[in-house]
Amino acid sequence: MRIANAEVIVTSPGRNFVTLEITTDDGVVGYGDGTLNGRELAVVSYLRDHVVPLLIGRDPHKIEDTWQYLYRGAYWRRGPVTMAAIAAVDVALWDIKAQVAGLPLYQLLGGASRTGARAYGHASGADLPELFDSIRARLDEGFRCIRVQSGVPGLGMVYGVTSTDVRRDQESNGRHPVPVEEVWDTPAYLRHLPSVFEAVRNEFGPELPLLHDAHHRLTPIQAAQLGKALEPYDLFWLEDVTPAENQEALRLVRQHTTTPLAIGEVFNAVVDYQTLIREQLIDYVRSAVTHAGGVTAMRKLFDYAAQYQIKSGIHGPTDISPVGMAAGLHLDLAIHNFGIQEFMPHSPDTYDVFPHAYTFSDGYLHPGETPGLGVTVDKKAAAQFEYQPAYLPVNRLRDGAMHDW
Ligand code: EZ4
Ligand code: CO
Repeated sequence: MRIANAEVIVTSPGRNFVTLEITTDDGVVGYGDGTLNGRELAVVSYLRDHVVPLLIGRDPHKIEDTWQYLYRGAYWRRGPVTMAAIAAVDVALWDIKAQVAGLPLYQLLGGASRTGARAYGHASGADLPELFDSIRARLDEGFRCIRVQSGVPGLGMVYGVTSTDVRRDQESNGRHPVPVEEVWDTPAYLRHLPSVFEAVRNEFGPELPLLHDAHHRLTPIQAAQLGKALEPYDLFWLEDVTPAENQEALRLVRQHTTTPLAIGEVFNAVVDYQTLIREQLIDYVRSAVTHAGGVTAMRKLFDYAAQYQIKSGIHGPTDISPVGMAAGLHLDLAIHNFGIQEFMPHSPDTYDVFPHAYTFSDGYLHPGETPGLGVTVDKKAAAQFEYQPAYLPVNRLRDGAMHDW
């Protein structure tokens, strides 16, 4: 069997997605997600100009060899663009292999270790009444674990806080041709957030698993303060407290708090986690299949993390396409050290473009039993949604200095 064709599909049903479609000479079609929010066309060029020509004629079954060929063969290693492109190829090849085997992908990864992947949903509000409504809405939809994000008095738009009528398929700011600028004040956030969790615990009781994302905004000592302040509210995890490319910084955080820590959605290689895992400085690894080199690389990451009792918490925002979501779900079902899966449902338009077998019910996701990934692309539907430039917001401190968003 040989790879006969590889096509990059760009579609924008509410937000931009980059999908690689690989077709074999006997007509098997596999899909991989290479979406990199805000920098989509860089991956498109990387794939079209530099990867597709290398794929034609290769044996699609040689997944590990193709992964190493693209990783080592580029000479210039890692980085989000390269690793998203490699992920797109890797996932499409796993999709093909599992279809040829006539099995859902999770069976090739060792079979099901659980009946479903426990998911967490996003709740947010500018103030407490709005936040409580949002938590109730997620509970009504079936979520059993909730990420809580809150507005901060005196600040405008804050990461992760959407208005009540816009709950699906977008981050706080939607699409903009240039980045929206937000204003951030860390001391104001640190003063306010513990009171939010106190109120949520008082309203919803001690049992509901609650998560929070600090989105890389704190220094190590601020992170330590926040972790300590939130201990009474028993978080499932506190995410991305610092920009963790300085892995050693987490030693300081860890010395001061027992709040569980999750990191890694912007990482793209196992080595980004080396110190964090070896020194057990975190509890959950957060990479998405789409951004960290595909199923092949993620499996190695999870197996490494497992040696240190660190669990998975795969990134699942709406900027991962249903193809990338499905790849994560097959891993979630198969690996032993599964922790939790982030899940933001996509828009109806997105689901029209990406018919999928995965399901969500009563708090759990399941990848379905369709051979392969269980996601396809309706190319007619995809063609109706033309690419539109879109940026994530940027963040400035009150004095105008650029900060992490
Ligand atoms: O802001 O994927 O935990 N989830 C997140 C995400 C990220 C987006 C950025 O594109 O932090 O919602
Ligand atoms: Co996050």
